Amino acid sequence: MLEKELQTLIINSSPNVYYLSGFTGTNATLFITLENSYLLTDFRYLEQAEKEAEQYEILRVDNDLLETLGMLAKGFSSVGIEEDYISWADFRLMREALPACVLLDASNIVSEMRQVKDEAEVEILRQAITITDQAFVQILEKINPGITEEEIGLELEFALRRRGASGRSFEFIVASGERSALPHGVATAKNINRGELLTFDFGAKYKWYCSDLTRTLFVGEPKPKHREIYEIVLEAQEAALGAIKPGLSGKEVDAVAREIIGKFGYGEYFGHGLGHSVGLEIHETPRLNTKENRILEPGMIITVEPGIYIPDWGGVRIEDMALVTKNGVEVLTQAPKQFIIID
Ligand SMILES: [Mn+2]
Repeated sequence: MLEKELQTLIINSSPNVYYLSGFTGTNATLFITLENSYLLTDFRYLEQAEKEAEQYEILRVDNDLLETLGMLAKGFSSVGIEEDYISWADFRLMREALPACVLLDASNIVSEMRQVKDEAEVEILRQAITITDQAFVQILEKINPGITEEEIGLELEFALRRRGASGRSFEFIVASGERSALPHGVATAKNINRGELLTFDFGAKYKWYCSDLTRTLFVGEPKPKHREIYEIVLEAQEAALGAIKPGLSGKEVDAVAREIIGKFGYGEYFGHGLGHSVGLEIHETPRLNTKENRILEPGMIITVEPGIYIPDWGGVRIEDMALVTKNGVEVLTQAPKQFIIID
């Protein structure tokens, strides 16, 4: 806050509220000054907030959030808000409620703090990843020609939740056949048929943290081109994973995979970034893509997920999560990565 010349900070987004305070309810606003921190919530959450957010002074607000913020902000001339999260309507109301304050964007303050995970966070993420790896292996038995994409999605969610996940970390992608060329093809009622690629991209929400795993497999008997594409994606993925180390930019890691896919002539079919950080949210910074200048640091947890998507044919994506370590990288995902064929 000092660096950014902010006297006060207003935080509303749930992941940031949780990260800073430990509060898990759905309604809270943090008001932070250099001396004090307040958590404003309504009657429903008072007791919970006292327990979870021990370092915050809890204030009850019912329909008077803006008045209370106005009172707390008296005497201050600047306030940081989360531009990435606040609606235009709330922004206007806040500007009226805090007439003496300049409103500045402070989205980066907390998201930058969240980039490097501490030991406790890494431990939770490891568990979230293990749950996901186990769910993947378990689900393999259930995949047979005739099962629908939605049924697979449901089975995956059962498998995750039976292992302690509180839910899914995003809308699962289960895309078979030509649909596997859709990088974000969410599960539909389509049946899985023999002779089809099957991509699923899913993850657990576990103790508020997210995991993310993608595997592509084949049902029936693959043609040489299926194997060829799979091997190229795998080579690109493993090369990029192996290249990760502190000091590299997201752009540099992205280039490792992009170069390999390009070398085989499929560059135009890899139209998205290589990966993203993961934590309380499924997509965090830094990213791995052609524009990312942020530098990798030990403690960051990122996905590496190159893909090749050929319209009217199908697609392959392989995704692992990895921890940037002091000297390099530790791949956290343990799910098998060879070309799995279900016959
Ligand atoms: Mn991902």
